[in-house]
Amino acid sequence: MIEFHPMTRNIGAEVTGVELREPLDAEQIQRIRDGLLEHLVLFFRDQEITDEQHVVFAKQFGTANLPPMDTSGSPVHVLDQTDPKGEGGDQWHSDNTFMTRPPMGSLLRAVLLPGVGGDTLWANMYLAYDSLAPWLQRLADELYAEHDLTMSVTKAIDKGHRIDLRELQEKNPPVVHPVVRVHPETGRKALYVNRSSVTRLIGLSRRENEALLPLLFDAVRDPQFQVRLKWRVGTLAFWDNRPTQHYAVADYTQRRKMHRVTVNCPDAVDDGVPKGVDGVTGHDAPAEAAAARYL
Ligand SMILES: O=C(O)CCC(=O)C(=O)O
Ligand SMILES: [Fe+2]
Repeated sequence: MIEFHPMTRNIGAEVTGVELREPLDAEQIQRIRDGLLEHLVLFFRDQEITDEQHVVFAKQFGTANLPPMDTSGSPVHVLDQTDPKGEGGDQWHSDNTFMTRPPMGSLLRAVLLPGVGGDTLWANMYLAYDSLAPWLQRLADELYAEHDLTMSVTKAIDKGHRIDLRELQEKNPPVVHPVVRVHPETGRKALYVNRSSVTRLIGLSRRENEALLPLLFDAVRDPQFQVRLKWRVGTLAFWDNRPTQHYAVADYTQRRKMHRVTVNCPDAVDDGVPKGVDGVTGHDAPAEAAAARYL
C-alpha cells in the first residue's frame, strides 16, 4: 500500500510501500501522480535501481524530455560534480524553462554522495505566489517574462564545460512564458520566474525590470515554503517542475554523482506549454511594445 509521509506542512513527502524496480499497475501510477500533485516533490528511499529501471519508472509518467545541452542521446542525464559552486544547480530554478515546452517533472537519483553536504531544497511556488500582496498578484497575473538559456550555459562554459553556445542559442531562441503559471491539473496559480533563465519582463523598461524582477525572484526564499532533502545513495526524488523550484547546495568538495531523467506530461493532460490566467501563453505577450520599451 503506497503511503505518503509529509516532510513539512507545505511541500515534500516520503513515499513508502513501493519498489521502483518493479513495474507499477495503473492504480499505483495514479496514486503517485495524485501524491505528486498534493506534495509537489516525492522522496523514495532505499531504491537500489539501475539506469534502465530508472528510465522505465520515469516513462510511466510521461515521455522522456531531453535537455538541449545534453547531446548524449540517452534519457539519463548524469551530474558528476566535485566543485559544484556556480555550476547552475546552486541557484533557485525550475528545470529548462527556456524551452517552449519545459519538462513536467524530473526524477533524480543519488548514485554517489560526499561524506557530508550536497543536500537539495525544493520550494512551493503556489505559496510564493500567494505570499505576494494582492495588488502585486494582479500585476503578476498580467505579466510575461522572457526565458533564455544563455545565462546558464555561460555558467557551465565558465566552469570548463565544452559547449557550443552559438549553436545552442540558434537552436533554442528565447521564449516567453506567463509570469503566473496556472497548473493544468490543479488549477492553482504558481509564480513562474527564476533567476537561471529569466532575462526580463516583457513590456517593462530596464529600470522597471530592475525594480520588479528581484522582488518576484526572491519570493522563493521563504523557508516556510521549502523542504530540504538529505540524500542517501538509492534515494530518488520526483518533482513536479511546474509549481516548484529547487536548489542544490554547493557545500561539498568530494565527488557527488546524480542520475536524472526528465519527463513530459502525457499530452492529453498537459501539452507542456505554460499557460497563464485565462489560458494565455507566451504568444499572447505584447511583443512589439516589449522591444520598444526595453531601453
Ligand atoms: O544536484 C541536485 O541535487 C539537483 C541538480 C538540479 O538542479 C537538477 O537535477 O535539476
Ligand atoms: Fe535543476
